Amino acid sequence: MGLKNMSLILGFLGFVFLQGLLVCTAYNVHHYSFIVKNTFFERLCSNKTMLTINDSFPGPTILVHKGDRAYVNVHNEASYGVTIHWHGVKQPKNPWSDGPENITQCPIKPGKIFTYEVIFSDEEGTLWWHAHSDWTRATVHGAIVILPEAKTTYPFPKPVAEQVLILGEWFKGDVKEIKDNATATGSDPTLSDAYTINGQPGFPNNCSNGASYKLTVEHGKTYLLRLVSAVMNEEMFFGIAKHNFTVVAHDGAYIKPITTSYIMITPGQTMDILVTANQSPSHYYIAATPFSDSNAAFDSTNTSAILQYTGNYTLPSSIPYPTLPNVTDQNAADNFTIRIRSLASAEHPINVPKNITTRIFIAVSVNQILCANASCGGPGGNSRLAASLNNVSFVTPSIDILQAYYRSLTGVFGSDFPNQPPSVFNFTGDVGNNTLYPTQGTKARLINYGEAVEIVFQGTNVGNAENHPLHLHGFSFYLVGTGYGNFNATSSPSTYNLNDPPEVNTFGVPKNGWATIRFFANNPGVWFMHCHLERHASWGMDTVLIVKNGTTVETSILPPPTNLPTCS
Ligand SMILES: *[C@@H]1O[C@H](CO)[C@@H](O)[C@H](O)[C@H]1NC(C)=O
Ligand SMILES: *[C@@H]1O[C@H](CO)[C@@H](O)[C@H](O)[C@H]1NC(C)=O
Ligand SMILES: *[C@@H]1O[C@H](CO)[C@@H](O)[C@H](O)[C@H]1NC(C)=O
Ligand SMILES: *[C@@H]1O[C@H](CO)[C@@H](O)[C@H](O)[C@H]1NC(C)=O
Ligand SMILES: *[C@@H]1O[C@H](CO)[C@@H](O)[C@H](O)[C@H]1NC(C)=O
Ligand SMILES: *[C@@H]1O[C@H](CO)[C@@H](O)[C@H](O)[C@H]1NC(C)=O
Ligand SMILES: *[C@@H]1O[C@H](CO)[C@@H](O)[C@H](O)[C@H]1NC(C)=O
Ligand SMILES: *[C@@H]1O[C@H](CO)[C@@H](O)[C@H](O)[C@H]1NC(C)=O
Ligand SMILES: *[C@@H]1O[C@H](CO)[C@@H](O)[C@H](O)[C@H]1NC(C)=O
Ligand SMILES: *[C@@H]1O[C@H](CO)[C@@H](O)[C@H](O)[C@H]1NC(C)=O
Ligand SMILES: *[C@@H]1O[C@H](CO)[C@@H](O)[C@H](O)[C@H]1NC(C)=O
Ligand SMILES: *[C@@H]1O[C@H](CO)[C@@H](O)[C@H](O)[C@H]1NC(C)=O
Ligand SMILES: [Cu+2]
Repeated sequence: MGLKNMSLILGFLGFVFLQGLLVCTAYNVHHYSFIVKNTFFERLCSNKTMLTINDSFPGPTILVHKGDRAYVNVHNEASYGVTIHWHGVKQPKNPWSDGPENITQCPIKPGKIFTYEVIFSDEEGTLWWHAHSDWTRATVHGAIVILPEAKTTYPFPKPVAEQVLILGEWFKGDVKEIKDNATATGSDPTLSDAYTINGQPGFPNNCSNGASYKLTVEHGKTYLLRLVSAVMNEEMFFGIAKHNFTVVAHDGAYIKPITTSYIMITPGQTMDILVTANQSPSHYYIAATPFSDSNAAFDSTNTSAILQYTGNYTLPSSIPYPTLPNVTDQNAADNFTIRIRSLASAEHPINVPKNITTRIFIAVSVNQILCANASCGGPGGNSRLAASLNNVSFVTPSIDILQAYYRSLTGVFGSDFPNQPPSVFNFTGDVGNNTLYPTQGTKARLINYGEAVEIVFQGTNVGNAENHPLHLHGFSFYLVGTGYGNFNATSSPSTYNLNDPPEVNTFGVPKNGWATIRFFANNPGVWFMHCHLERHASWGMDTVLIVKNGTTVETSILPPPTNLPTCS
């Protein structure tokens, strides 16, 4: 899992039009080979065969510089279809390689190959890639490290070394079976049995195989940890015993440094952390524990790795374990999250839309769908668990929406995703049966190229209130405000931070609260937007934003690649 570059780097001279001028630009092209296959793994709680890339869990790291391009040749040797998504990579004008199953492509079938063209632009820091078909992402994922471009440096002192740390979730059973079983009955999916750091549950954990991930450090030196949450269904607290650390980047963008003893990270997010080995040489636990603010069941185990100093010393009888917030400690989660602000410097400027031209309001709910035969695994035994955005529970089509849009195929999706929920009620109070039972459909929201978009997400008390980590493909955007209770169009905007809001791709909509994001619709394409809690995404907490072509070729979707997987 080191950051060794496994790619073949070819220099490449590209030409782009910038404000009417032909500009010569140099970027590197990298080639990777991903083989999707079954691999056997041993853990105390389960020895099992699971899907991986190139036999590794977590999978290989993609290493590029800002603005580079990667071609990833994916060969599917599994027994069912898969797709891969490059989480947080904007892919300008290139939704064809974005990956979500039946949104931008149909799955790569067993035995088939598809080459993704991953186009980097202004991202810098850490992102990640993962499967975006059924629940395969539990085992098929890895980091994307984006170094500064030539002649530029980090906005902080260069660390002596860097290391990727991936938080994951380990299920004893086969994840596809768990998802298929839950879908068949409408019940809550089986919980995971452990969390992992770089593939190992660690100690103390009855799922470990005795091994823990170990990070070796030299006293007095500073290290950059690139932390990714590939966890499926829980937000996590993370810390290192006796070591405060400094968060310097988040979701592939630099932030104002935050020195802290713990962080809260949601599924889908990344954080770049500087840690200085400034304690007496010894071993210290690095640990992650869940944060749960809802009534939903969750995996309550902890995962750990070891920070191990070099040198000759005697280990203490008990290795220090970090003190992390209580699993229900919403204040602790918020206290960290509200500190995140864009760096917003001359070298790393931001561009927050001020004059909004498109406004969308989206209520985010967990729901139920009554069963025809009145016997299902959801609440009351007569319903299926579901979820919705503006009361529409998303139904995945069997032909990808991108192709349908591009080729004007009818009957695949509707362009009528509503601009607000069907009724206004006290969303965060006593909701009664309001919008408990959603409608079902495949609805997208079309947006004109260049619009200054604001979306207000309103968390609701419908079904089961909790924090939802929402993710939008094709963009990073500014999280300009969050609050508890109902969004108030008169008073809430006065709390917005338009000076240095965090630029993110995934953010938590607070439990029974709201969150507002802003962005310019400058990336034409078909872009999935969904909760990054996997069970909510599976239940329909998804929609699609389609940004139309601008008026020029430079502002229009690229032509499709020739080897796109076929739908059937
Ligand atoms: C997995 O294999 C290891 C090593 O052979 C063994 O110690 C462990 O008990 C096995 N676990 C299960 C659940 O079978
Ligand atoms: C899925 O359901 C089947 C039938 O009830 C059961 O045998 C199997 O163990 C379940 N699989 C998992 C991974 O939970
Ligand atoms: C970490 O920071 C906290 C609060 O800022 C402080 O109380 C504590 O002493 C620091 N710990 C170390 C090991 O620096
Ligand atoms: C480590 O320290 C012990 C006690 O001081 C000494 O006996 C031993 O030789 C040292 N080992 C190394 C590898 O330096
Ligand atoms: C977390 O806090 C709650 C409420 O204060 C308490 O009931 C619970 O025991 C705590 N849990 C742990 C693991 O400390
Ligand atoms: C959160 O911050 C507030 C205000 O700074 C403080 O009073 C509170 O103790 C903090 N809570 C936790 C759990 O850190
Ligand atoms: C905001 O945008 C609208 C539509 O493009 C435009 O008519 C208006 O002049 C703009 N207002 C400001 C203050 O820039
Ligand atoms: C995606 O479409 C394929 C047919 O092209 C279908 O077999 C598959 O079930 C669909 N996936 C989902 C999640 O609906
Ligand atoms: C909505 O419900 C909450 C929680 O019960 C309550 O505190 C609040 O006053 C209600 N708001 C309105 C506008 O009724
Ligand atoms: C909500 O709907 C359920 C099922 O239709 C019904 O049993 C229950 O009485 C309703 N509750 C309220 C408060 O209307
Ligand atoms: C929204 O805020 C305004 C200004 O503070 C206030 O007058 C109004 O009552 C609020 N609306 C609701 C529904 O709470
Ligand atoms: C968008 O522009 C591209 C390139 O000019 C063109 O091929 C395509 O038909 C246009 N329309 C849509 C819906 O993509
Ligand atoms: Cu959710």
